[in-house]
Amino acid sequence: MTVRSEKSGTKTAARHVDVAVIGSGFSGLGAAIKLKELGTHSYIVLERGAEVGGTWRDNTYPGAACDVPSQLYSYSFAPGDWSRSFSRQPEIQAYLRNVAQEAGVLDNHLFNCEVNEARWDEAAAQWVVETSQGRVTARFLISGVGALCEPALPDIPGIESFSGEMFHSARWDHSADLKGKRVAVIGTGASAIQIVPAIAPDVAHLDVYQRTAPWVLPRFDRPYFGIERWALRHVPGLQRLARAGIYAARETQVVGLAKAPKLMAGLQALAQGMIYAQIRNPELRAKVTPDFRIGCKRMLISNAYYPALDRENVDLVTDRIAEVRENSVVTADGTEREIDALIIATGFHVTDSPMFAGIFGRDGRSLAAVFEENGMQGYKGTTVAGFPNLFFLVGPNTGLGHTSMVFMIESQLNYVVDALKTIKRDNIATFEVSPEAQASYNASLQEQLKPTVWMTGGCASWYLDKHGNNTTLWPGFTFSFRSMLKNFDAENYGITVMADTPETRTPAQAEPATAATGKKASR
Ligand code: N01
Repeated sequence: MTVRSEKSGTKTAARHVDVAVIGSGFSGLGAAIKLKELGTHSYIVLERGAEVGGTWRDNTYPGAACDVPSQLYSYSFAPGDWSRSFSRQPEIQAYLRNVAQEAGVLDNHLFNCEVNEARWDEAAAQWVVETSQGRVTARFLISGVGALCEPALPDIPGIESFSGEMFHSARWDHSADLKGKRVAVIGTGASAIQIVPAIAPDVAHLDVYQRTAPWVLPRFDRPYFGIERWALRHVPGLQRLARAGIYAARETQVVGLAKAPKLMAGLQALAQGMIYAQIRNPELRAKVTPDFRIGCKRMLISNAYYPALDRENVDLVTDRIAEVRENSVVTADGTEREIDALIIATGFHVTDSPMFAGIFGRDGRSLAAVFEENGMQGYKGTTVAGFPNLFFLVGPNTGLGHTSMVFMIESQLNYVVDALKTIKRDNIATFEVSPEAQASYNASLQEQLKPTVWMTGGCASWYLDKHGNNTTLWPGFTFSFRSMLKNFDAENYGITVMADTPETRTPAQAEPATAATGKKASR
């Protein structure tokens, strides 16, 4: 391990590194690989789980699979050997494990290491990270915690009194045997529509509690033929071509989603057709038909969800849940349905992640406090004013409704790499995006978001925060995001340089520097 250990002055031995990365899902692991490629030996990845994988390690529910084809939902630098077009969770998890091993970054991981707090120390110009395994100090902090890591539990009266098996979709209890049991699933999002068909044939009865009907499209999933899989691995350029084709096809959806929502009509007709083709019961058809434009909430893909709802042993309940009792769920109309197990598939804390409460910036305020005031705003999805030397992977407005998040993560990693090169070249001690640059970036983003289907489609979704702003999604083509993050734009940052650097090399319009190890940059 290349991590240095030194006495911190307190009872705990502190490690000091150049770069600390929080989390080892697609983003944190990608960061570790890029740091290694860059020749940064002094870095550490703080991972609360026992292995890499992030959301793909945690979501082990029956039927868990990706809704983006793996040829695209994989690192460009590690294309993978996939067995089918849309990979299932175990294959994606094995891929990530394998990539980490081959890249040789596991020695720089601290597993089972929960980050409790990260605080910017202005005097020392470094991050002080308190973890379950002691203190880590780092010049630079990369957050790779992702948006889908903290399960959101519904605030339903009496839910704590339920005496049967109860767990969130992202914390599946594999010791619970659902065979022959009466089960309820709360939620009809991307996770639930995979769980429902996977468990419906085995349970005695299944109640699916739907608050809002989602639009569901066909899933064009199939195993690769032997020769096809061989060719993808061995014919030069073929896998890249497949990836490019999938990328281009998916990117065409941006026109409808973000520019001209009326163009979504064709996809909506396809989804409507699915309902008619797969459900016989007219009452059920009406219940599953959404009342908003397709794309406004995440479009789901499944060939098995509607047939599962149409089964004799499955009921779709659309009345509001009023209460959960010891052995039952009671809806607002007074109906009580007895159950043995309750599966909570109600999604994640995306715009209000608890992680935000534990990261404290230059003025001592947490990300949560700053986001509470202004909404979840950042600069180019990757840095945040008031939080020096912090890179935020899968940060504000980097989410997507149509294609691979790995493409966005790699775009952000390009920016991080270019920033770190600039930092080394110019002997930079601290960087912090200027509030003006961030404000104007966000004003432009919100302007671009106005005509999109996410704002005009007539739905409520987790894409929007409590101020009604969309702070989660990128509003355009992903190649624009890639090009925006190609180079680190130091001119939009306040910068201090290392104390022994000649003043003449300084680039930025910084706030007065107070860092002991840095000095004020001047133009
Ligand atoms: O969560 P969700 P998810 N009472 O937030 C309902 C990714 N993902 O875990 O629509 C009753 O989408 C809520 O209802 P409503 C993907 O990015 C990817 O399914 O808010 N119901 C909704 O139906 C996805 O978007 C993959 O009215 C309540 C559901 O719970 C993200 O993860 C697979 C409720 C939550 O849906 C999250 O998906 C899985 C309450 N109090 C996930 N609160 C693939 O790649 C919420 N709901 C395939």
